[in-house]
Amino acid sequence: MSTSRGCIDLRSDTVTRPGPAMREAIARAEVGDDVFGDDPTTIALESRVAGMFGKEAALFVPSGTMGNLVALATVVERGDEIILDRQSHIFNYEVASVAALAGAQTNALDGERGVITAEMVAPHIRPDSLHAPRTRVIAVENTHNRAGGRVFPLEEMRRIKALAAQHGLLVHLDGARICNAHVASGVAFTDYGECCDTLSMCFSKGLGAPVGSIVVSTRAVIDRARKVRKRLGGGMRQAGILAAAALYALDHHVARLREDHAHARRLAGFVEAVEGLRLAHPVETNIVVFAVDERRFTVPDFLARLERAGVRAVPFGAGLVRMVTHLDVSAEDIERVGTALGELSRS
Ligand code: TLP
Repeated sequence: MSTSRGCIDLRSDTVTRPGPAMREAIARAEVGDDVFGDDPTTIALESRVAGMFGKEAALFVPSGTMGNLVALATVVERGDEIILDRQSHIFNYEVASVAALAGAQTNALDGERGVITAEMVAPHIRPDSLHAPRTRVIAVENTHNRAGGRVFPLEEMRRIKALAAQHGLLVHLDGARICNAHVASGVAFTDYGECCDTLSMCFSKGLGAPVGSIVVSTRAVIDRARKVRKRLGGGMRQAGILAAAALYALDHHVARLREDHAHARRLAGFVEAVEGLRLAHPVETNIVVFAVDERRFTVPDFLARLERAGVRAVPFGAGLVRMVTHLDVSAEDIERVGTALGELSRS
């Protein structure tokens, strides 16, 4: 059970705590000063993840937010424009980091449940003009958090990449949960790697590591990204203790994501059975987003009652609640959530 204050904690897949075997891997990690390039475990992680996506190099960073920023700040110039989906994490939850710190403007398009298509993007690519910003990057998110963990279809990623190549633009993939996408769709990591120029991926979400994300790209981009990370204060010293947890997670926690997905589907079934709750998106991976009928409960009231029943979730925009399944939530926990939801509907 996810035991934060004795509750089943479905607020995010970020809440997992490293178990004994991961802690053992952390304890055994060989370390050095990574700013001097001396940390063997971090180097091993970077080279493994670069290879996994068929790319040349990678850079370990403290968080997904820094991963997206480091990648984008490395490839844009001040005044450039980044095209992305209006519901994307970069646009909504990263404190406007690319605007504040990289000097880039975002052009947010209304995607279809998190998916921006090549047809949607094409008219927004700026012509070369004295007056216009330069379009530089198309950013996509896979899986898409606000679209309820939706897998961004590979074919559409390929079309986006082809469009970008045609216009000399780059594609950035916010792959915080790319392992969930891989497990749900069966798409190879290298296929995802081929569809983007830079990507970021997180170890501290479904993979269950305590801290850490990674940026993957060409050697030239990663060499520059290393300097951007340093500028942002993200140069870490004996980072191997974190990289060891990430390596452990890659070895042991990728294939098991299918359990989280099965739990999310079971949870979705419970949600659908409650009058006054309605799934906002089909459930494809480990995220369940649903609408609360505000004539029956307000979101804060619903969440408070749920918490009294031992279950934590988060508000997720107007009238919406999100639950995320993860490593520290068992099949029995999901049944308990089902019981709690059933009781709530009768109260
Ligand atoms: N998402 C968090 C919150 O910020 C919403 C969560 O609980 O889901 N990209 C995507 C798609 C993400 O979902 C997140 C985190 C990030 C980037 C940022 O990662 P961190 O939290 O490590 O900075």
